[in-house]
Amino acid sequence: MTIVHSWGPPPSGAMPGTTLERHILERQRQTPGATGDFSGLFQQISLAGKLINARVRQAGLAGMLGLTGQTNVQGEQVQKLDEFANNVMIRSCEAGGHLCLMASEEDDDVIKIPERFPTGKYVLLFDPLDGSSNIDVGVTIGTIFSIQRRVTMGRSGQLADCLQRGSTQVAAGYILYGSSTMLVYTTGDGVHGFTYDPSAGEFFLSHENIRVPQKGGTYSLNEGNYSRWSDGLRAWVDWLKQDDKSTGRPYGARYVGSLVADFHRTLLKGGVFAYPSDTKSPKGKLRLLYEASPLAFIAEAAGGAASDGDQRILDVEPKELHQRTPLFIGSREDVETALAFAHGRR
Ligand code: AHM
Ligand code: MG
Repeated sequence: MTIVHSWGPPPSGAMPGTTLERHILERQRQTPGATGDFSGLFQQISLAGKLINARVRQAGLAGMLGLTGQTNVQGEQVQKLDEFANNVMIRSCEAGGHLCLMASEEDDDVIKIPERFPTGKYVLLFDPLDGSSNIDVGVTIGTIFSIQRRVTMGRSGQLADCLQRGSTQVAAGYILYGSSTMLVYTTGDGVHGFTYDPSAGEFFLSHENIRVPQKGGTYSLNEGNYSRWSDGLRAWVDWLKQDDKSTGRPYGARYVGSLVADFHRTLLKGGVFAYPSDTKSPKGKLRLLYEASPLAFIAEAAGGAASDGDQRILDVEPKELHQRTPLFIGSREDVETALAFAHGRR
């Protein structure tokens, strides 16, 4: 990975850094037959990211902390910022004519494009504000998104357009509202990170061609669930904690409780994040289409791996919009070790 030190607005007279928009337009020019639709959609996603970021930064002042009193389709209480982020994503992306359908963690059903707007060839799936339990305590949260090309005909998209394997994603990314705000995306060939400069109101290229190390030194999972795991998983975590210099153990433990934050750290520094199935959540907790799948697309494009314990996340055939999945993601070697233990091969 190249850390680009010259990002940000130019000192007077100097050439500006590469903005997200310029980066995408330059790549579009190199793609034969590109219509500009994709660049347009990305502009709208990044606008939504800027608006959500502004509100996250002043949530305590704007009275947006706390609960709205409603529950979402997962049976969880909806927080004010979740609702705001969901509305911003929908309103920013519905009007551009690039989408035929959307789906969000916060909406039970697919989100149709209103009749007054044109439709297009893409489908957008997103978790508007991942890590919702961290909103009220000032800890990193983020927006995760996945873009697929539609497979049905007609004005409006259909559920089948959403229920596609992760391997067919056109692009995936996330916006992280942390100590700095970052947008990370891939179209499958290289993962690039952009840091938001609030004074310029732009995302500038700061992490070019991110590669996840083949092996890391940290593990990230909710160890409070230990008693609910399989014997293999418990053996794996016990093994990670043993002292053995030759294999880099013990591993350090890091767990934020926001998937997007735990994934971002794992992507940059290596290691493994896991949310396995357990006796309380036999199908896992995380959602396939707008959490696991986009992050798996990014992990693989950066040289890492992502599995549900039995198969590549990107090969899983979705059956429902809000399907859950176990997830093991990060450095290739660390994911393989986890799977070997889970299957009793070690
Ligand atoms: P959310 O989308 O409602 O925020 O829920 C998903 C979150 C992930 O961000 C995180 O990895 C996980 O749930 C944490 O779960 P737990 O609190 O069980 O450790
Ligand atoms: Mg989430």
